[in-house]
Amino acid sequence: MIVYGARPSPFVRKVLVFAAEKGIAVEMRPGGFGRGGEEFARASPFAKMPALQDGDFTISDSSAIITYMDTLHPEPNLIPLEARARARTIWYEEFADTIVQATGQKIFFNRVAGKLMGLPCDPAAADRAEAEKMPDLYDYLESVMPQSGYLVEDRFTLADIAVACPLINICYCSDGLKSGRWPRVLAWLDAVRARPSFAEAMEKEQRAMGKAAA
Ligand SMILES: N[C@@H](CCC(=O)N[C@@H](CS)C(=O)NCC(=O)O)C(=O)O
Repeated sequence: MIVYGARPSPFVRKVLVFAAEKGIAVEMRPGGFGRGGEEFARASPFAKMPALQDGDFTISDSSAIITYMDTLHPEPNLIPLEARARARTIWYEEFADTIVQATGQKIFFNRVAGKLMGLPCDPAAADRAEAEKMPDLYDYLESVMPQSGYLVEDRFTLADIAVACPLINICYCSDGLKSGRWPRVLAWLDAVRARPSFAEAMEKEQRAMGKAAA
């Protein structure tokens, strides 16, 4: 399968990590922010990354791509089947993609991505988002984090992948989580980042960001 996008995007990372955890081989090609040409345009009608191509099938949106991958490769199970656990997993994915990412993109774009792309940045907007929004998000996660260190069903699921993805971007350019105020969240994120699927994705995206900065 071909995934179009740029590795540091939390939505692209979500798909790449999900594929890695499933053992699905993925070829990464550029897409988005003016890159990817017609191939990407066909796969992503509104030029959002990630997009997927599998033979003659194309689809965009990380959740749609994950649904496709999961249906073709149900094992290992990463989206619980039991009703409440499944609903909670989808809640965490939605929480990550919308609520966390709304703040995360202000912080990451204005401190990292915008600079790498040579676009105008507003560091004060990043500072405001970090100060005004991140404590509530971390407080919420600290309050719901089970002793097991996994968000749902006391095992690794899509919920952990999805919530970790925007937080990883935030932690690339914010030390807030290291304050000691949210120990369960920090321990959980450290464990998630240490998984081979995440470690490999992060190593490659850091190389890509390094190259863009050079
Ligand atoms: N709901 C989409 C969101 C994708 C998205 O917003 N991606 C951003 C990068 S993080 C993007 O492509 N931005 C470029 C643009 O909006 O033109 C998903 O889950 O894939």
